[in-house]
Amino acid sequence: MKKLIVSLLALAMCAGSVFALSACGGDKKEEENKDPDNTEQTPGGNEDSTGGNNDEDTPSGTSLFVMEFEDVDFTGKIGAGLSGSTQGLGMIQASNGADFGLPESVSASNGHYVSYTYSENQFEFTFTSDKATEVSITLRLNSEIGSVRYDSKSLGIVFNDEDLQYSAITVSPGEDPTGMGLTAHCFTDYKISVKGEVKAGENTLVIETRENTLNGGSSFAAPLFDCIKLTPDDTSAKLEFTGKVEGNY
Ligand SMILES: [Ca+2]
Repeated sequence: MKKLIVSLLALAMCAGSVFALSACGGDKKEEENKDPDNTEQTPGGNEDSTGGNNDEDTPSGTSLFVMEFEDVDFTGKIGAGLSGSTQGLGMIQASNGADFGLPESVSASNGHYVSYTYSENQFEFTFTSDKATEVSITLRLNSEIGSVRYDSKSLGIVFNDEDLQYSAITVSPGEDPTGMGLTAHCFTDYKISVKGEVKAGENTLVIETRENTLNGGSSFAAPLFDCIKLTPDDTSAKLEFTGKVEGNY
């Protein structure tokens, strides 16, 4: 009987120590979980730099003008994905490259991009300029359906009602410099071969995904959209994204 009590006691102590060990393991896990919290401070810094990209905060003399696809009006838009659909703001995806250890050079500008692009849609950017000038146009894009060659028939760029006839661009999956397979979060700048004519006053730039069968010869293809960069020939021109919608994400 005494033996039984002693062994029961030992068992209880053992169980106690096992419990203590696992509790200790739990502490470790908690510490690991704190790391993401620490890295979350970096995105804050990112927001500052993207804010700087936006015209409002851009110091005069900076000629690069950036408009984010996630900042257009999504009212009434129906988005189609590879398997499923969404509408309106559901097309906007959060992607903060710093969270994944990606450099800013490949990360989504402003930490967001637009997906569910496999249907006919128009992304309209309204902006003003204080003077007339020509602008170089760069689209920041990604592809989740392999390399696809787009031209004005499949990917429209309509600048102040002029349907720009540009040389085809081949949009490829993003290149992930970390080798972690994060191509879905890696974007590339594609410069458009023709310039846009900016007027003094209000301007519109519309990016249109147009009916096509470029995805495998049978399905609708379109890139993932991050942002548009305009570089005015007249570097003193002051552009402002007046159509920017607040509170989309
Ligand atoms: Ca963006």
